[in-house]
Amino acid sequence: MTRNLTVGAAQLGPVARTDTRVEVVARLLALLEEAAAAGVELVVYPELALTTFFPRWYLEDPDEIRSYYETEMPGPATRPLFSRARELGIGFCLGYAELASDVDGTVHQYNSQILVERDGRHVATFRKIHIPGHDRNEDWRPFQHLERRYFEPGPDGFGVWRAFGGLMGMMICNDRRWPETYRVMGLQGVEMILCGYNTPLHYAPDPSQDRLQGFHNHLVMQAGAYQNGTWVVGVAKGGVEEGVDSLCESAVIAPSGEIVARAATTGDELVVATCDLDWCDNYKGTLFDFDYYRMPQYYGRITAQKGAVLPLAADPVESGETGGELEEVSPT
Ligand code: CDT
Repeated sequence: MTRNLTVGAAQLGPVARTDTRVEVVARLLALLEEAAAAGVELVVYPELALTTFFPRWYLEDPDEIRSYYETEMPGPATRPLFSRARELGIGFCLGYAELASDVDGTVHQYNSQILVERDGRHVATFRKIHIPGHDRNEDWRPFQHLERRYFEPGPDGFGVWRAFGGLMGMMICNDRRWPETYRVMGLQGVEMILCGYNTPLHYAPDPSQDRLQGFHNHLVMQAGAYQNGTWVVGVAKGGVEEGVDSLCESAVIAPSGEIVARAATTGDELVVATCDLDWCDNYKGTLFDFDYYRMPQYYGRITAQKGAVLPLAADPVESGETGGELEEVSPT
């Protein structure tokens, strides 16, 4: 018996700064209804789906900053989505900014995704690990990318959960660019990774990458899918949002690395694909049989160091290098 799961990548077009949660949730509900009509069992919404992508601004008013975060999930505005999904028997994955409080009252700001089963059960909340951009206002940029001001890395790493008849994982936007993300989940047998993203087309530190945004987006997700024998569902919030053009090109990627369905527009759009979870075994049981072929004894650097450590120069005396500890090369 094959394990087929029909997913809907619910791409969103722009969300304006003035749009209310209620207005956005109405759009999420419209996509949910479309998904129900198409026989979808799991709808995947983008990163920070409920608001505009606020890290593009250096905000100083604490009340305004707080207004972009959810303190409960569901809250008053999102409850209709949870109720309707449960009525329809559809699960979903939703990205949002989360304010979480520890028992001692410490407040944390996370970039999060919740996964809800078809019966309304809370499967898991994943908090983004790789936080891109910068933490101070940088005037030279046409717009900011201040995720490092507004979010801290999630404390729980990359989990994998039994849900939807398979093994489900999550990652958020920049996480998808790092091979370790997929491998940590691959080592837990993941069969489908759900990923929301907001990716501005303009990358101010190196604009030569602008024309490659779409290529890099698919490149990393296709490679991660293939090398770990897993489905990947990548879902954008894109289009021109508050003057910033962002990538769309939502896609469903098979364990073969092939794109089996992709968005054709830059607005709200549901991309549907029926995913055979058993297809993962073709890769997990052959070329990427981890247990048989992996060589972890040679992978120590992956967790032992953060930045690159270069080999010694060919002539250490001439180059002034005397050996020993080398400087780490820090990312810019
Ligand atoms: N949201 C997010 O993580 N976006 C980043 C933008 C590039 S870093 C400024 C991404 O990796 O797509």
